[in-house]
Amino acid sequence: MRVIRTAAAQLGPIQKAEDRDSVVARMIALMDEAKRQDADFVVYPELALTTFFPRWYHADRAEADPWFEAAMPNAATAPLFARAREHRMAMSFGYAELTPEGRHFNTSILVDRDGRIVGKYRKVHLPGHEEYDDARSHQHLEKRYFEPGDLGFPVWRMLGGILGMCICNDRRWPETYRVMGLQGVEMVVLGFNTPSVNAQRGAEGLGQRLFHHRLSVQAGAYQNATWVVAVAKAGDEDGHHLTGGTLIVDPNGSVAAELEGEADGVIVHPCDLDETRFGKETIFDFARHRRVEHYGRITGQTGVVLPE
Ligand code: ING
Repeated sequence: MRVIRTAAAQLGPIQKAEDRDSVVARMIALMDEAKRQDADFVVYPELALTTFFPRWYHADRAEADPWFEAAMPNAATAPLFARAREHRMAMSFGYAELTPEGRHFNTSILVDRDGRIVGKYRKVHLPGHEEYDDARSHQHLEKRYFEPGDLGFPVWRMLGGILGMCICNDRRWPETYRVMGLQGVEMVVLGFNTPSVNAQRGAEGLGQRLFHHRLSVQAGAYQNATWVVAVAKAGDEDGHHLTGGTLIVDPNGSVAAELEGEADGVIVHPCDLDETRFGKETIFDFARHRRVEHYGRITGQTGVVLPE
């Protein structure tokens, strides 16, 4: 048994007007609740410190820079790191990263029980668009404000196992999990901010969005024999609704724990990393079953090449 008592700490909506200190206080309250339930590790959403600002268009991209963190930890997040050290609680959360060189990423970090940042991931699959699109019911400008991640899909040995991260839209792409699966990942943690309505297909509402979310994370977990912890920022942000759907999925693809509702809340589940062994040693024993000589298109091509 190699159990990580994992807390999925969902955040309800963060309004444009809410400041980071208020959000960090909410995150600390969730961490305290996770501690009360004996959690070892707490996972927070994507862009956990601010509202989902890529919904707002700025002609001058620099006007979005106040949504970014120029350092981590920083004054706003220091209390969170301090409480994590006090609780000896490992954590992961997402934020908008502005590097000293002036580059912009949608980033998440892995922090150990001593409050040290041991891992960083930068979102590779940026959804949405770069220019204002008035054909859409709402904007989704991640391609405007972020660069694609440049760190790949790394994994880290931590808490007795092999952990990896991805972010939101990454969970819809099988390559995300497989690259980590090929490194032996036993737990993938991710945060998401998912609009409840498809901006280009109004008929695709909350039910369908939640179906695609569950389908994606359950498939990723099952096909790579890994735990997947997916944590929402949910609810109505300045009139724009985000889905809930915070889940902990086991290495067999079953939902082991799910948080109802769209407010701040915590679910804790004892994730036994040894439950990944069966899948990795039988049906998804990659070394025994994969035939890479036939997979060339997956990395050789970006888009579709149609037959004659
Ligand atoms: N949000 C959405 C997500 O992938 C999206 C964007 C929604 C893409 C629905 C495709 C379909 O959950 C983020 N932040 O990626």
